[in-house]
Amino acid sequence: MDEEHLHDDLHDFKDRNFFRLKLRSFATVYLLLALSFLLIFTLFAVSLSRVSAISSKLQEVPLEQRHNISGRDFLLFPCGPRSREWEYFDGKCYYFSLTRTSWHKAKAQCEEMHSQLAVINSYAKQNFVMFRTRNERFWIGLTDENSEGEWEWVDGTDYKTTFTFWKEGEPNNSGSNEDCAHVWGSGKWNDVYCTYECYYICEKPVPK
Ligand code: MFU
Ligand code: CA
Repeated sequence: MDEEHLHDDLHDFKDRNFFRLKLRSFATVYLLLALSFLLIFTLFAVSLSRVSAISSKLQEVPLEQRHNISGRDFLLFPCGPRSREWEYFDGKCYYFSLTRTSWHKAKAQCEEMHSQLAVINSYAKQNFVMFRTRNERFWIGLTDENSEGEWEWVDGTDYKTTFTFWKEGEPNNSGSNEDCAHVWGSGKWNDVYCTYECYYICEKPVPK
């Protein structure tokens, strides 16, 4: 009888010990899990904040530099190495259109590109324009549609006191309907009706 009792006691003791051990190991596993979760979460939060810091810093860098464009490229292409359709001449940038359109649409298209129809105010500029236009016809920023015979440059340059390069016999206001000027064959200027469709030259300051 006594021996049986002792046996039961021993059994009870073993059982309790077993559960205590099991509980302790469970607790350790949960603790480790919690710690790794915390670690992962912290690392994630830290990298996320680093990424957002870097990306906001990147926004401050100009687009040209983001694409790894050097200062030397800007010396070669002052109008922007990424917009080579704009050509540099004597402190300004010029665009020679690839499509033909009316004078008013040409004017609007230059304005959409933050520029104006070209104003040819010197023989140097005329020479640059002629070199690029060869014998094609290109609109320039000169019109007398406000008042017949009173030519006006789109940028307000005074016509009467500035360089001109009309072809012999021009402007002739042929058909009493020629109020817009373009460079003609040989690069000299001609007045023609404004709905005539030809290429055009835009001009803008060098971008900052
Ligand atoms: C007419 C005009 C032109 C130019 C030429 C000499 O073309 O339309 O603008 O003046 O005469 C035939
Ligand atoms: Ca004419």
